[in-house]
Amino acid sequence: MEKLISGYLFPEINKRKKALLEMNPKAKIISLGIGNTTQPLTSHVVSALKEASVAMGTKEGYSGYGDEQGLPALRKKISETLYNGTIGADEVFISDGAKCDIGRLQLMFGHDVSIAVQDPSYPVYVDGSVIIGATGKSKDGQFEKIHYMKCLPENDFFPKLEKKTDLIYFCSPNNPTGAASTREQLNELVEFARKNNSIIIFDAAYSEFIKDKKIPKTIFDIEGAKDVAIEVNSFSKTAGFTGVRLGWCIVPKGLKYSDGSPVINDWNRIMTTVFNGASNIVQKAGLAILDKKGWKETKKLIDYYMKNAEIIKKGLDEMGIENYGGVNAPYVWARFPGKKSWDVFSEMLDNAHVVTTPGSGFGPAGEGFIRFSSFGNKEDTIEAMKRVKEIKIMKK
Ligand code: PL4
Repeated sequence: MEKLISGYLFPEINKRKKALLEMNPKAKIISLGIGNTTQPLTSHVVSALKEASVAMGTKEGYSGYGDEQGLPALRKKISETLYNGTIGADEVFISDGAKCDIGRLQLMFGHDVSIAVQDPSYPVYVDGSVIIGATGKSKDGQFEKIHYMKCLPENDFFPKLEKKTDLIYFCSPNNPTGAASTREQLNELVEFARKNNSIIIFDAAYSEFIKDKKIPKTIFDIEGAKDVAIEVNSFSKTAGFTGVRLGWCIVPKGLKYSDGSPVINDWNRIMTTVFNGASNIVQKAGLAILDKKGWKETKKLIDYYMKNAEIIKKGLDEMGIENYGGVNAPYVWARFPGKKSWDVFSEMLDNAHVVTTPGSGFGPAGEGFIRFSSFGNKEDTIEAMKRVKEIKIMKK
């Protein structure tokens, strides 16, 4: 625990926001920082939640512990609707979210593994690995047993795959850069993992934000991926379930350790040992997300957030600030050459009262960048970009 960088990124941002409010209680702060959803749940999902809750108050409808692996109907529905039946229902494990599954995967793989991560990437891949003791000593903010794969505009945010590691964390569309890897790039990734006996932990938390039909929404769309990949996903961003909590993890039966034993058996053991199943009520709501009416409403929610991404991008373009993402992902990644991320963060917070996320919090290669989240209200997003323009933020 001592090796962890002083605070986890997101609580640190909140701390700084609170400090500003203490000094300036009247400040109307707008958050385009943490990727936290703001729009109400869709009506179809709310009906399902209500119905499931009411049923719990009846003799016939009450249920206690369910299967740790999840409601069979939901496992089947995810398999059919999101994976076209190419993934078996018994390879789908329902959970309380992608972050929680990442933590449990880290528990399963333990400390004796070598790890590669995209740099920058969602901090949990590294911080969770530090906690499990898999990272070795740290020097200049980097850990010796972690291979940081630089993802910059200069390499189209797709890393040079060169070092053999046991695990490769890969997130597409990527948080924070907003880059969605192409089929060709994902083919290369899978090919590399197959050649090197690596396991890819593919984080598809933002897959439903992909607009470009040519870009795969799941790693299992890539030939051979079932032998080398695990996928985590959730309804957090897709359906505004950040506070409701529902996710899933796909562990294909074909994924095996070098001794030939299937990973799925261990995952089942982990899930039945340290997890007790997702909420019965929430799983019913998950079914509602995936039926015809629910999915239509959910798509509208996604469109709403993606309009915000357009607003952010347009604002940055007008200011002449180099920016990426925001097209197939709900994050916009803005570059401030020669500046420190935390300095730009403070400039925006202190002068425009707009919270962003400093790119350096996502890894060394994030230095000089700032992440804008499109999960705010439309009106707030417009106002935030207006304010940022007014402070004439220095590009250099
Ligand atoms: C703040 C790539 C957000 N306190 O909600 P979950 O557990 O299903 O998904 C979490 C998650 C998983 N994978 C990726 C993500 O980006 C996220 C959520 N990230 C962000 O602003 O980067 C919320 C962060 C939250 C946290 O630490 O997760």
